[in-house]
Amino acid sequence: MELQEIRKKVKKELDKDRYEHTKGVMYTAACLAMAHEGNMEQAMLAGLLHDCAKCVPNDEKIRVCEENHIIISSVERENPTLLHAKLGALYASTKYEVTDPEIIHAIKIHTTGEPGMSLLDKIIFIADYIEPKRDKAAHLDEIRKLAFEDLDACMADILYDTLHYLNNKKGAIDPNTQLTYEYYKQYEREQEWKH
Ligand code: DGI
Ligand code: FE
Ligand code: FE
Repeated sequence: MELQEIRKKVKKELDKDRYEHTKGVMYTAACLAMAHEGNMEQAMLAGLLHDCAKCVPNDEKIRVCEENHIIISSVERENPTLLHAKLGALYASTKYEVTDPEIIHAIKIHTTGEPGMSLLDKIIFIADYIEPKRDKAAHLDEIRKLAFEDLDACMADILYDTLHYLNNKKGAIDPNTQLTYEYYKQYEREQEWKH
């Protein structure tokens, strides 16, 4: 499918705000690919599709994952919204005919990350967090700047803040989020907010 055709289809699957966010991620991912010598077309397609399953009702997320033998962890069962990443990866290949395994992988892990991420994985994870419509997270100015300088340090800082945010709101932490932070914390910037 052509990018334009995928855009139209994604727009139908998402509510207005989510589609606006999706466009933000698509173009931010393109910019990050420019800054870090990544593949811009690949980054845009992964950005466009990363949340394609976000607006599927939670019970349907669980049902479709089970039907397709996607493993659901205990944290995912309690927080089915996390499943939009794995389900999005499935839909990217089945509904949007994406065959590039790197794109499918970046979508699959975009919510928690995982240790040892590829350049594309990091671009999508970070673009998701910093796209212009995002306004609630802490330290966004610093994190946005860092995204164009050092992807690994940026991963560490985003995960640090995400774990703090989840701890404060007593959200269950997915083991992958914790493991990814442990992996990237060696790159962490010495910021004021961590002292
Ligand atoms: O889908 P988006 O909202 O664009 O972004 P996302 O896929 O990164 O999902 C963001 C949400 O996921 C945010 O509210 C934090 C949450 N999240 C990330 N890691 C974990 C998590 N939620 C839980 N319960 N556990 C995690 O480890
Ligand atoms: Fe998402
Ligand atoms: Fe997103």
